[in-house]
Amino acid sequence: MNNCDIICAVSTAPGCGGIAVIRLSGKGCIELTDNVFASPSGKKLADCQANTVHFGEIRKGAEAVDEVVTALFRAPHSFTGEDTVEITCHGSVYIQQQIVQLLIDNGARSALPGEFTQRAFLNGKMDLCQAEAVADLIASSTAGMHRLALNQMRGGFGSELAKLRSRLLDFTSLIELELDFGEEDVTFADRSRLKESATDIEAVIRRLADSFGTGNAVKNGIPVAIIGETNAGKSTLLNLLVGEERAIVSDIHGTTRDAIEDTINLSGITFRIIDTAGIRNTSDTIEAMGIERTFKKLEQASIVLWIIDLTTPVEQTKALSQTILPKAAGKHLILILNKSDLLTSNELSAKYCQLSDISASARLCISAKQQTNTDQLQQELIKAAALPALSQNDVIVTNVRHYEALVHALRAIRHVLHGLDNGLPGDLLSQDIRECIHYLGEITGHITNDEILGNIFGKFCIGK
Ligand SMILES: Nc1nc2c(ncn2[C@@H]2O[C@H](COP(=O)(O)OP(=O)(O)OP(=O)(O)O)[C@@H](O)[C@H]2O)c(=O)[nH]1
Ligand SMILES: [Mg+2]
Repeated sequence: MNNCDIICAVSTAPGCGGIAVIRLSGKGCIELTDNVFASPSGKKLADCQANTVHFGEIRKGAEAVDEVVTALFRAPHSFTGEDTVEITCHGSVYIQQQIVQLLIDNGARSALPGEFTQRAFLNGKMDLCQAEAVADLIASSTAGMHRLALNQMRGGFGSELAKLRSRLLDFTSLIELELDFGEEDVTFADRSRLKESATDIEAVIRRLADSFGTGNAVKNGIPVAIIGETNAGKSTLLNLLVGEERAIVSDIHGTTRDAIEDTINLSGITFRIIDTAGIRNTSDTIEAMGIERTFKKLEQASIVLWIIDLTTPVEQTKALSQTILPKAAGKHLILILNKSDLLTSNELSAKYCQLSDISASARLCISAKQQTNTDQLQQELIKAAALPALSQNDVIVTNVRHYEALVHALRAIRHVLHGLDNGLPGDLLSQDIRECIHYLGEITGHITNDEILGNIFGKFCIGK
């Protein structure tokens, strides 16, 4: 890839819309557009000022392709930091293809996925985590995802990391100065002040790493596993929660063989609801594989909905609890006593009491079939999510790449603290501080390589 090329791509969603935007970026792209664009006044875009829009025609030789509006940006005041032209044309796929072809015939090349944003990063318009936030912003589908992506794109996270890096750099340069004086046994870096700084830095990195739990839940949804015996009504409940016939429901035991997942949004929180194969002893190999998956989903979930058919004997449920409870330890377990419509209210109260010694975070009776008490279930889910209210300026980590780097940085700064406590020599302290700086720099892109960039920008769509 050559960063001097003029790149072009359709930046609006693929397909036919009311209008489409074709973006060009790179030195000379304004002059290139002049080859195919004619304004009614005959004025050339190259003679126009930055940040202006111009009506005219895209022409292939003497033939008009479309009436368009071009927007003109000049380096460095554009998204990519380069000269940029955005051509807004009518949304026909044919017109889009014709214009892109014309631009390529005139010397542009098709942009690679994410190449506009990658150029913005390489030209210093944004740090790497801001560039990643562009992709998150485009993908955001809930208020929470949108807010976190927007915060990150505005640079809150990057500037917090930059502050930490500069404190660490000050820190290590003092220590390294001591090393320069070699034999002379001088101390520039007051160890107790260093300890104070390192403790502060450790706390900030820890807070950021801890925020990933929330960030990941907001971005990817909270995993909720529906588990229980066959025929308890798990698939009925999944369909009810997602509002469509997502899974097959039947009175045959063992209907669901594989995990079925769908997402719902409650009060701005995304939940990934996972229906699973019912748990029972079986000689059927495929069903047994399905049940193995049920336990895997149970382990991966944050919230577990254990559906109990109220018509099954209490002893049977209690026996199953021996298997389920240890696996659900540390998770938010909600017992759902289902098929309440089949019991009288006296029977229901008796059953409720008999099952009260199964420990759970919450329990409720519902009828999934008749859709009773499902509001209460939704409220329980929202409560179980226990997400803190996010404010405009919260710095929350949502990206697993950032999280991993923070975990490494945290380990390094803890080595520094340990070293300070144990009077480690300056060269070893400095090594750990440099390691911490390295990992923080990986997040913002101060330290990067083609492989990291390829991984990040390759996931973008073309035109972004
Ligand atoms: N009366 C009554 N029947 C229900 C209720 N919920 C589910 N059923 C019925 O119970 C049967 C089993 O329902 P499913 O949702 O398929 O049960 P499941 O837990 O997914 O079963 P497997 O996939 O076999 O593990 C169906 O005939 C449902 O109509 C309920 O609240 N009341
Ligand atoms: Mg099922």
